[in-house]
Amino acid sequence: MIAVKDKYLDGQTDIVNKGFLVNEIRKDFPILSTTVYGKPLIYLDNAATTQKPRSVIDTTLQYYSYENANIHRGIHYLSEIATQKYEEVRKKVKQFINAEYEEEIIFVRGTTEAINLVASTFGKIRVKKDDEVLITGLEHHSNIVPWQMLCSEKGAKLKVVPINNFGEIEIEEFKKNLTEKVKIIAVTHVSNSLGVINPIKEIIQLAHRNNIPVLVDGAQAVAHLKVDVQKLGADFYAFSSHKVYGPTGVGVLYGKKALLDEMPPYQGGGDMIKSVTFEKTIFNDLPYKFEAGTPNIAGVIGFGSAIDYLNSIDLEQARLHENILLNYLTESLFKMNGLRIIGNVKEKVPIVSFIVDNIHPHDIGTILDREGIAVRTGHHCAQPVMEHFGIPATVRVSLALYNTLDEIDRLVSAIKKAREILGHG
Ligand code: 7TS
Repeated sequence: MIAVKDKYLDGQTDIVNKGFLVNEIRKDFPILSTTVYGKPLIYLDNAATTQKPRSVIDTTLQYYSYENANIHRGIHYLSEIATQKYEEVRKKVKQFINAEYEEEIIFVRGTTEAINLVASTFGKIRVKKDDEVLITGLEHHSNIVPWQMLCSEKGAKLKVVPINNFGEIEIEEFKKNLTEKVKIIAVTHVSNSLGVINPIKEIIQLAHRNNIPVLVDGAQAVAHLKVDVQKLGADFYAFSSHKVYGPTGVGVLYGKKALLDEMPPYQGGGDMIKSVTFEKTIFNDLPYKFEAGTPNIAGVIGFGSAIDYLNSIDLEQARLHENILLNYLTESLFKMNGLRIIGNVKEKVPIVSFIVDNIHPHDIGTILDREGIAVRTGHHCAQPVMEHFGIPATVRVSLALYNTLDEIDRLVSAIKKAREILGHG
């Protein structure tokens, strides 16, 4: 077998893929040229949040410096500019995920809020006593707890489709659970703890054959996969700007118009109304019905800039680059003594979770940190996944389009060093 590095490196460190000049891309991200404890930063915690390109930072700075105003309410110049810029981003997001209508794009705080919104509003009208909500054993806590809260309020049942020992959903079990009692299925597109990609299109087709709507948690998918909500057939799709090179505090709930129209508002307040008297309030049309109060205007505008950034690079090449990195990382980790990868399946985004001997992941993470390497250690807000594998935690390396083969080499050396320091050399 030719090693991944020999196959792609072409004698030059960092040029992994000639169609994707990663060192040029890296220059767009100011933080990547900083140091931590005197060592060059190696940022491998991209599933938690991605770094931001200068254009996103500059757009936010420009907005606060010269364009700051509230939206949808002033007739003055600045307010009109801010409104226009904010609404332009809705169009960009519509295109980014190929929604049918602009009003199907609701700006929220993040994936967590998007899921809570659906659980609270759709759940309020559609889920009744003895009904069921179906999730899977692979979910992030954000796609468990809101449904648990809904079920306990309504006297409904939360059912969980189990996963196998590779971290894949048991499709046969899923099929068995598709009864008329199920009023909504909430499933992640990509697992944040293992990187496993779910067969989401098939899942949605199966659900729809049984007339069950599906909410997809896309938090870990949008940075790595082309998402087309119409092709997928998703009824709801939730994701966060900060995991796709945009600012924190902004997320998107996509929902099919007919469903969003049927749902009651999530929060009451300014902007979500047409008229208010003490006797009666008439709610605003979509999407404003779900956007009460002053939103994160700067964040939304910055998010638009992140989408522009992604549109400006060759995303196909970027994905190829990420796959090469994933293969190289997996290959390198496989060669290491005492290391076990959890959830090593074929359909994956560049997220790799592992444990080393019986060393606690936090101990490895602490030593890596001293080498300037940022990884996440812990249960990754997916405690049921850890429980399934009978482990308390993992070390998780999550890559982005700006990572390099060299960084992976340095990670591997640092893990070896950690093993030695911790008495497993
Ligand atoms: N769903 C998934 C699959 C996630 O990975 C996350 C965040 C969320 C929902 C919540 O997103 P938020 O933007 O509202 O916080 N995941 C992670 C992670 O893996 N490490 O830190 C946050």
